[in-house]
Amino acid sequence: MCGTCGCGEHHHSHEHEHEHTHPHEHEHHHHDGSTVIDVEQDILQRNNLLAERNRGYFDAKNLFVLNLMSSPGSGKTTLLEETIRRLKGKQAVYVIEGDQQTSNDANRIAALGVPVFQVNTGTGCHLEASMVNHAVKHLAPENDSILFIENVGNLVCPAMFDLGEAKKVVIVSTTEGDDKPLKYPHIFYGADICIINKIDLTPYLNTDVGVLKENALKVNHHLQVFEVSATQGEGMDKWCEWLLSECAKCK
Ligand SMILES: Nc1nc2c(ncn2[C@@H]2O[C@H](COP(=O)(O)OP(=O)(O)O)[C@@H](O)[C@H]2O)c(=O)[nH]1
Ligand SMILES: [Mg+2]
Repeated sequence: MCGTCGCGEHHHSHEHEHEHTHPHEHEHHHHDGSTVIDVEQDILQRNNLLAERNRGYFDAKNLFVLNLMSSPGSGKTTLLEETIRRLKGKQAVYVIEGDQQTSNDANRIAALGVPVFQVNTGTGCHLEASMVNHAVKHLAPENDSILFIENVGNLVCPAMFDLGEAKKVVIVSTTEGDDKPLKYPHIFYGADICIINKIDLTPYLNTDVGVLKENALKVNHHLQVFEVSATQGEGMDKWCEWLLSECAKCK
């Protein structure tokens, strides 16, 4: 079981082996909660170790890896599509797509001629370092590329799982209201970049983009914030310039 968030069960075939060797993973009724905490730490520690292995591989190949996290529908795939269009011919890009089911998003990316690998997590609510490790072996990215990882749509669990990425990007759209950074602080706290998407819709909403940005910065004042409309293009050039400048730093 996912253990850390209690929402997943028996979805990763590679985890079963571990469950058999550690039967205590299913005992989580101690009054003091100690077993639950042990299991949680065990899962996160295992994930952290694999994430460090991924990070070593990414460093060796000089890959710039970004982990994109948001609620379902905030616009992760649209942002990726529009980013890829703008980077075309300037920068090699690879994509790992995470969703519970379907290859819809991978098909959208593949249509742009970019190598993509779809991970389906089944009941799982986040990507783990092991899944990225598996995906990256299939993708075999060229040195000096950007690798975007679109995480499963969820503002809670992905925050806990290091994938070995260089930057965590949290995307929040104006339709979600301006209070989400305060309600789901962990993902904002752990992120490096915050993209506020769908700014084209503000005339129809009560959301104040200024307040949304302020709330994100209240949780994490180190956040670099971009305001964009992935569909209309506003702010997209600035975001892509930043991506290219980060890549240039490594060359
Ligand atoms: N108006 C508007 N709609 C957007 C924007 N970005 C994405 N969408 C729409 O939001 C919906 C969900 O987008 P998608 O990229 O699939 O979100 P994901 O679940 O986070 O990958 C789609 O209908 C998109 O066309 C935007 O900047 N403005
Ligand atoms: Mg998507």
